Amino acid sequence: REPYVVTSKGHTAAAINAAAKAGEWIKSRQGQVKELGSKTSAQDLVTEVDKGVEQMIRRLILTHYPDHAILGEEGVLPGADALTAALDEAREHDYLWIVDPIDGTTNFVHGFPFYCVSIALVVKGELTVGVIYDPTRDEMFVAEKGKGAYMHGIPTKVSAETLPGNSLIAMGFPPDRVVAQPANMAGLQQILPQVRGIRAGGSAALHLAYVAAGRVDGYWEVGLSPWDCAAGVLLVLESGGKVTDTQGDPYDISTRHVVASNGRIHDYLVTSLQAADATGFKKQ
Ligand code: 2AM
Ligand code: CA
Ligand code: CA
Ligand code: CA
Repeated sequence: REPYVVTSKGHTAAAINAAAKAGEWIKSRQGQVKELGSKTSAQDLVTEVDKGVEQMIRRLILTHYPDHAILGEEGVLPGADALTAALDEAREHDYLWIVDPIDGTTNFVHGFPFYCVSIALVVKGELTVGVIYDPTRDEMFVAEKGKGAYMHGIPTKVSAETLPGNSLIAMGFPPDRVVAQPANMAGLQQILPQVRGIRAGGSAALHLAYVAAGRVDGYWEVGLSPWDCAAGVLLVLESGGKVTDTQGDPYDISTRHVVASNGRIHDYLVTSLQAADATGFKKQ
């Protein structure tokens, strides 16, 4: 397999390098987590590895680009208001990195090998670089705006499936039990009987990378944050897929309720979530 850095330079190389180093560290700490903490509930976990890895990624990026801004999960207090404030501040910067040091912390803690590092770069409001690294499988997914998406030098491409009945769909359950859980349950109830199968792996970013790579045909999840999605969204778009919110409106970094697909089954997913009142948005 080709090495991570082939043709990429500058920002993309910095993102790949940071994700590779972070992933190596995370893998080395698998099964050795101590000082388990929770943020908002027993479902919302954080470890010293999440915090340490985010610091490391920050340092690596700022060494190259000291005037860039970084929005990282562990640097923002829990809750919608803190996120809105952080996004408002972040948007004022021309170069904004959006970082999830470990997407799939619950999996990491339990030793379920499905988690990743997610790093995106937004330049003047436009998603420009997206890198997702799965250290367990040593898979580095890289997308550059207008230049396509690759895994280890091989272009990634969404699936060609057109029939919901033949589709494998990913989704997920963030810990919020007030809005997200009822919506995701309602969506599951609607969609599960109509598709080939559902997978809820516990890493939004890795599920988006799997849409990009054609390993699943579509994905949705209500209740996400920008660091869960930003890199994966560019991967899906640059692999020929489509990403919107659950109402079918275009994705932007403040979108919390996400649908991603090969494009062909996109309307099916959006329509189904609307029919089940499972979009996470209040009814008009
Ligand atoms: P995390 O592991 O980085 O926290 C699981 O379906 C998805 O929900 C994961 O991508 C997980 O990311 C995310 N998630 C976990 N806690 C969350 C929270 N408090 N708010 C929103 N998303 C969260
Ligand atoms: Ca988290
Ligand atoms: Ca996450
Ligand atoms: Ca995380």
